[in-house]
Amino acid sequence: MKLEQSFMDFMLHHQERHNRSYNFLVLLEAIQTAAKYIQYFYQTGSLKNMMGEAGAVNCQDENVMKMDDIADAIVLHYLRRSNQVIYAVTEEEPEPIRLNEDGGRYFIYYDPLDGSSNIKHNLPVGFMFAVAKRNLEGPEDGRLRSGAELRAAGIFLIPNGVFTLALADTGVFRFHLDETMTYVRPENSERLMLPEDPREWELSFNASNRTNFSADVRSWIEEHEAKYAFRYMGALAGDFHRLLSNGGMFMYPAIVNHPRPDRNRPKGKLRLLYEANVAAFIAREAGGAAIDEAGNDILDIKPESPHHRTALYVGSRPLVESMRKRLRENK
Ligand code: AHM
Ligand code: MG
Repeated sequence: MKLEQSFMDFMLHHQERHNRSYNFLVLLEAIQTAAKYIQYFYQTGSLKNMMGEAGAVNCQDENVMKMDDIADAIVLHYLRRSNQVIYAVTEEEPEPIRLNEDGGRYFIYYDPLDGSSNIKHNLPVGFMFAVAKRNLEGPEDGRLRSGAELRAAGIFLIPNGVFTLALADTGVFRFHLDETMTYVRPENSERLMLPEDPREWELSFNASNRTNFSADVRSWIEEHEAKYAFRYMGALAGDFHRLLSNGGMFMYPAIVNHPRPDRNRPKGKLRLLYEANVAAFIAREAGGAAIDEAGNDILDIKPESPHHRTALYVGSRPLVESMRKRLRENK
C-alpha cells in the first residue's frame, strides 16, 4: 500500500529542515481548515440558495455575494482562533483587523473568494492569501508590507480542491484534496516551475477590454497574440492556476481609453496586497516575474492603502520582460 504525503507532513519536515518554529504550521493549519469549510459551503451552496447576492455593497463599491460573506467569516474565525495573526487585511473589510493582541507573529492579506462573477455558475473561485512576518526584535513594524517582504503566498482553487503554496526562497508546491478531505502531495509531483518551452504558453486577459488599453499594450497584443492560445476564466485564481502549469502571461492592464471616462481604471483593477502580490510572489518562486503599468516589479510596490489597486502582468519571464520594455519605450 502506498500513501501520499499529507500537507502537514510536508510542512513539518520543511520547517525542521530550515530550523524554523512551528508557529507557521499553526497558522497554515488554520488557513487550510478555513479553505476546507469554504470548499464545503461552495460545493453545497446551490442546494441552499447561497450562491446569490447578499444585498450589500462592500468597502470597494462591489456587490457582496452571500458566499463572499460566508468565506470571509470562516477565514476570520480560524485566523482569530489560531493566535498567530497580528493584523489581517481582507478584501471584505475597509481597514486591517487587529486579531491577536499578544501572541500574533504574522500579517496576513487575503481575498476569501476571488472571482465573484463565477459564483452563480459554480465555476472556479479561489481563496488567495499572502503572509508576512512580524519584526520580532524592536518595535512592531508596518501593517502593510510590500511583496518583497512576504514569507509565503498561496491559492486554494475551489471547488477543484487544489492548493498551490509558494514559500520564500524555497519554491512552489501543489497539494490536492483527497477522499478524506486531506490536502496531500501526489507522489509524482515536483517543485513547480513555469515551463520554458513556449509552445504551451497562453495569454490571459479580458478581451472585451482590449480597445480600452493603452496604445503600447494594444500594439504588444497585436504582435504576440497569434503565437499563443488565449484563455480567460474571469477569476485570477483560476486563470493564474493554469498559467502556472502551462506558462505564458496573465494581464489585467490599466483601462485608459474607455468610451465612458468614468469607467477608466488608470491604476488598474486588481488589489495589490491579496491579488497581485499573491500571483507575483508565486510567479517569482516558480521562475517568473510580475510588473505593473509602469514596468515596475509588483513585489517592490509600497502599498499606500489596504486596498491599493494595480495593473498586473504576471507569468513567464520572457513575456513579462518584453511587455516591460514596451511599457517603458515611450516614456
Ligand atoms: P473579485 O475579487 O471581486 O472577484 O474581483 C477580482 C477578479 C479577478 O479574479 C479577475 O481576474 C478579475 O476580477 C476579473 O475581472 P473582469 O470581470 O473585469 O474580467
Ligand atoms: Mg478578488
